[in-house]
Amino acid sequence: MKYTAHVDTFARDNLPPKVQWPEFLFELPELQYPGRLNCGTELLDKPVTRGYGHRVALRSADGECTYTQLFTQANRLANVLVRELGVKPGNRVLLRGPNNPMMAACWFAVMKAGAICVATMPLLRAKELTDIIEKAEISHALCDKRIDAELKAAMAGCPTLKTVSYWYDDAPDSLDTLALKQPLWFSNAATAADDVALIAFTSGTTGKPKGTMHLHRDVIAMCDAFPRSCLKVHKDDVFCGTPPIAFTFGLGGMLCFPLRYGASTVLVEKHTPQTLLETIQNFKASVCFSSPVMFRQMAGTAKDYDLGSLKKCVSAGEALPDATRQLFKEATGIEIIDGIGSTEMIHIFISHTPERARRGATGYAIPGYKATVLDEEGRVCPPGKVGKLAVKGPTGCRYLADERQKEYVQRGWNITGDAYLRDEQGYFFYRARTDDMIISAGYNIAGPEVEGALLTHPAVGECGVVGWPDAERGTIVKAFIVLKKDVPKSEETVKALQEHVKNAIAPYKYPRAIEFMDSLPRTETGKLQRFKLRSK
Ligand code: 3UK
Repeated sequence: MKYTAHVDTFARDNLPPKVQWPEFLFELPELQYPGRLNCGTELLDKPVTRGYGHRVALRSADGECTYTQLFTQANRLANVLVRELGVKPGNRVLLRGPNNPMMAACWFAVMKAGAICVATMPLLRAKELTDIIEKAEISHALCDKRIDAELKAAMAGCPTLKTVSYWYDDAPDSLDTLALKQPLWFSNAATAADDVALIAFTSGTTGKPKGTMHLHRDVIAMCDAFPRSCLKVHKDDVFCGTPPIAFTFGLGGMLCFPLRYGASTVLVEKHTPQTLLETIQNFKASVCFSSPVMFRQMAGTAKDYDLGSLKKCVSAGEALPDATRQLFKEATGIEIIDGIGSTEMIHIFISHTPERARRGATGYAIPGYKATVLDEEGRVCPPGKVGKLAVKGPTGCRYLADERQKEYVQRGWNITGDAYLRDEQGYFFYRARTDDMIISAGYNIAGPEVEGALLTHPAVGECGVVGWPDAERGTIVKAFIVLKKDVPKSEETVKALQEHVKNAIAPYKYPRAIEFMDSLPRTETGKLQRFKLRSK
């Protein structure tokens, strides 16, 4: 039996069989890790022992928290978990809260205790929480008191759940109160590098949620891949942005990346384009993680703020339309770094430095990762041909007890479900989700390409393009559009937009139907829910 610190072996027992794992690559010198590794120790204890203790780790409207303060609070909370709540290494601990300092401290406490963190998005409802608690056999939950209702509603249907503790609460048994009574020191669990550290549930659009399992080593590998090669983080960087810590995009960008490099992060519970711009201005933030829609909205009012501190912007979650890239560059002078990542891969695997941005491309396989495009039979497509994106690297997909492992991992490759093409230089161009390709009159049309064309028209705020059943033509291209303020929802506007698309891209791709909306359906992670548009 291989070494493990887990006395509760649930995660190990429910990993997919090794033959169904993707191939892992650890060729780079920066991706060599020892057999025992605790990502909490690496990201938090080590900076303190290396003399970064006095530096600021977390920033928020309420003040600053140094590395030492975060370290001692995480130690105290880890003591609460182990001594008061009986958490054993390998137990699953649910975390529920928006981006705030206690959410961050609790995440580290779970890592230190050698337990497995299952962080959940604040907007999840009782039903979704129940599915997750059942699937991951969660025994303990830590929750921000202000969003306790849905978790309370879920509890009755969750027999595995033994304790629920709340923070930002002054009850005698609240986490805050219990933590105050605990010692400042904690001896971290000596986890194996390949012990599971977290189970991240996908924000899947259909079917039961899938739990993706990531090891202590994976958390560190994500920090040593994208931020090292594309962001080039400096210890004086101040990170800010929108993705929740409960989403692996946010876990990296809003917490682990800054700490890996001795930098700091501004935690804000809920952002609008205005609050994000204010945050950059007031905290002199230098790195900003967000989604394409947010960057587009920020471009509109960026000129009203002093954004002089801002150096790097990272966009992920959805394809970044070139129109948004250009608008943002005109408004701020900054070339956005686009990157595709997934919950299965934990973070970004195709991206670029600002200098190497290519219009319309997501980027190239970042150092440590390999990417290719495969046809239906699994053969490598020649440059220029659209096929299925396939990647491998130091991280990869391991679903918790799920038949769908065989769909995501094929012959050692992670198949992300995206249609892509690769050019002669190794740049990857996004087309659509594989199941979002519109087949109309025999043509293959990628919705995002039509969206990209629409977004270059000044009247368009946001849009989503899907295939729409049509009695005569089978399927037609239909666009759902949120117009900018004061643009009339008229037949003339429809005509003008259709003409605009016909002039921008091949005319057969133009939206034959256009419907105006006040807003588009999006997930909490900012993704457009095309299936909701299709079933309207
Ligand atoms: C899509 C993109 C084009 C793509 C994520 C960065 O989004 C993340 O994880 P999810 O599991 O979704 C994965 C899917 O989202 N996508 C993401 N980024 C891009 N499509 N261009 C992009 N830049 O369909 C992918 O398969 O929610 C992103 C880091 C961590 C993440 N979990």
